[in-house]
Amino acid sequence: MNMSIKEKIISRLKEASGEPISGQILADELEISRTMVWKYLKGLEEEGYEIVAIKKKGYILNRLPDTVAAERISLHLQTEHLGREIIYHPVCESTQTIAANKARDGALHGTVVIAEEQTAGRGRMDRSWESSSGEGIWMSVILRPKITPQFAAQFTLVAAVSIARAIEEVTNCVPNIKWPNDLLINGKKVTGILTELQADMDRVQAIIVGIGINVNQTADSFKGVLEPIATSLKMESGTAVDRSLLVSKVLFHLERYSDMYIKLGFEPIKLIWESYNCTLNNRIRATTLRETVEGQAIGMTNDGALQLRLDNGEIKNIYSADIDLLKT
Ligand code: BT5
Repeated sequence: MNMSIKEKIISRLKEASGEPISGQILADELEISRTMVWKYLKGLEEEGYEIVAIKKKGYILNRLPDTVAAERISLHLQTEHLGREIIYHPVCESTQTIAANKARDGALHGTVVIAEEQTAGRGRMDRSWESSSGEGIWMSVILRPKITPQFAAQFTLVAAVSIARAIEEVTNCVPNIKWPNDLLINGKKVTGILTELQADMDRVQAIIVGIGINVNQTADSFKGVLEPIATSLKMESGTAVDRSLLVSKVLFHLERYSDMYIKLGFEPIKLIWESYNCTLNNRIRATTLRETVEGQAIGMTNDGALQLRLDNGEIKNIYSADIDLLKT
């Protein structure tokens, strides 16, 4: 991996785990002057890194800032392609819009656009997505799988299992997946996924997987309409979560499960999806663009559609809808 000088300095200080490293050693290793080392360290302090200078010994990294900046994510990254190019914005309107433009301009497979805050975060059908500053993961991943457009919708399900795995690894919470694009904990939404497609008739150009995860919000962050329906990992697990670590885990699993899907098809993903699902075997209401239907969710087809048994016994496959889980 090609690390920038800034990333190399952070990584070197972090590896030293509290042992001071002298400016001269950093300068020699990075092949820059001591003045440049000092300038980089000042820059890092301005970004919130707490660096202590110990006289005649060197520098210690005391605390990393709580950001999702590229160099923080890179410290944990274990992927081959995903997140090897990260475009970071402290504030933007929507990472999804930026990623879509970057994809049209030829951005590489695996490019990630991520922000601390979105001022116009969006869900499906242009609904708004609350993306408060420094508390969540608001990111869009550009994927360029060699598939035909009809297989693209399943990437929402691939992303859902990837995020569920990552959350399970980093916290003590096990989320449920509500078909097709919500992750819930204790019945409240902790994650939404927005999958958008750029394609020709016979070939996918890019899939933009937009991921919103509520991480360190407290109950105060969800006032009004979101209060009864939204939650965060911190609210559910009781502890703050390192967002950059969680981002790297999401990317790791997204790469793994996307590769699995491309190589082996939907079957293995479906099995994992079923282990997290909270939709099947429930009575549900599905609102599609054309109609609203109620029935029993009895399964998922091999192409990711939800199978519903209507009250008149008819079996209906639903490809895209808003789902309400009904109490029976
Ligand atoms: C989604 O839509 O759940 C997809 C959300 C995708 C957001 C990501 S963030 C990064 C990227 N950039 C973007 O601009 N978007 C993506 P949908 O299923 O339509 O759900 C939207 C509904 O969820 C809203 O109408 C609210 O009811 C609810 N909601 C809004 N913000 C929420 C939040 N932070 N947590 C939980 N629920 C929320």
